[in-house]
Amino acid sequence: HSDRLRPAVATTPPAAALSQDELKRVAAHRAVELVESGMVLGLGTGSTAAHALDRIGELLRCGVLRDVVGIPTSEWAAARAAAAGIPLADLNTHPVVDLSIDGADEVDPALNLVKGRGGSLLREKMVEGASRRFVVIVDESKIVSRLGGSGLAVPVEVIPFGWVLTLRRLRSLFDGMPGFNLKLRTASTDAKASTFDENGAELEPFVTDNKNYIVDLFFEDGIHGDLNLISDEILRITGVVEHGMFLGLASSAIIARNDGMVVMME
Ligand code: ABF
Repeated sequence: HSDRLRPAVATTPPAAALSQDELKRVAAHRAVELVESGMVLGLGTGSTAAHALDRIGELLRCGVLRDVVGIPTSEWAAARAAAAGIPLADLNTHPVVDLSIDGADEVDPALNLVKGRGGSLLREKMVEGASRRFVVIVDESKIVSRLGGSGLAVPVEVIPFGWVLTLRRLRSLFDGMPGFNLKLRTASTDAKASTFDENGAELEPFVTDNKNYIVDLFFEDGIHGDLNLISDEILRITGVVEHGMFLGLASSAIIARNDGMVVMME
C-alpha cells in the first residue's frame, strides 16, 4: 500500500503554530470541501467532527450547500447537527450514504482505525460502513504505526447481560500478549446505571446510546497479529456487539499536521 502514503494535498504552512483544536478544525473544514448539494451525509461524533458539523451548518445557512440530509452517528451528533441546522434522517430511510466525515482515536499507515473513545463505535461503524466514501479527519497526534499503540483503549461494545463472562472471554483471547489489560468502562459523571463485578463490588458502567456497556482493551505495544483474524475472533464471542477497530472502512484520511501542512492519505 505504499502509494496510500503519498501526500495528495499539501498547503503552505501558516506563520503561527496552531493549537490542537485549530488543527482539528483545519482537517474538518478541508473534509467539508468534499460535501456537495443533494448528498446524504454520515455525521461523525467527537470534538473533530463537531467542527465539520458546524461548518456544514454554516454553508447551508449561507446557501452554498442545499438539500443535504445527515445521518447522525450518535445522539450527541444528532443534537449538535440539529443545533447547526442540518436536516436529519436515519439509515432506514437512507441506507446508502454518499459521504461520511468523522474523527478517530488512531489511524495506522494502512488507514485502519481505532474509534469509540466517545462510545459511539457501533452507530459509527454502521453509518460509515454504509458510505460510498468515508473520510476520517484527525490531527497528527492520532497517527500510529500499529493500532492500539497509543496506549489508548480499543473499545468493545458488549451487552450488559453477563458482561463479566464476556469480559473473561475477551481476556482469554489475548492471554499471553505482553502488557495486555482490559476493563469495563465506567461513567465519570452522572452515572445512571449500576452493576456488580465478579467480586460483588458495585460499578457504575458507561452506557452507550444503544444501552450497552463498553469493555476497553489496552495493549502496551499495540495489537500484534492479523487484525482481520483478531476482529473475527472478537466478534465471535457471544455477548460482543461490535468493536472499535475499523479495518478497511476509511477511504481517506485528512491529517492536519503540527507544522501546519494538511495531508490527505488514501
Ligand atoms: C469519534 O470521536 C470516535 O470514534 C472517536 O473515538 C472520537 C474522536 O474524538 P475527537 O475528535 O474528540 O478526538 O469519532
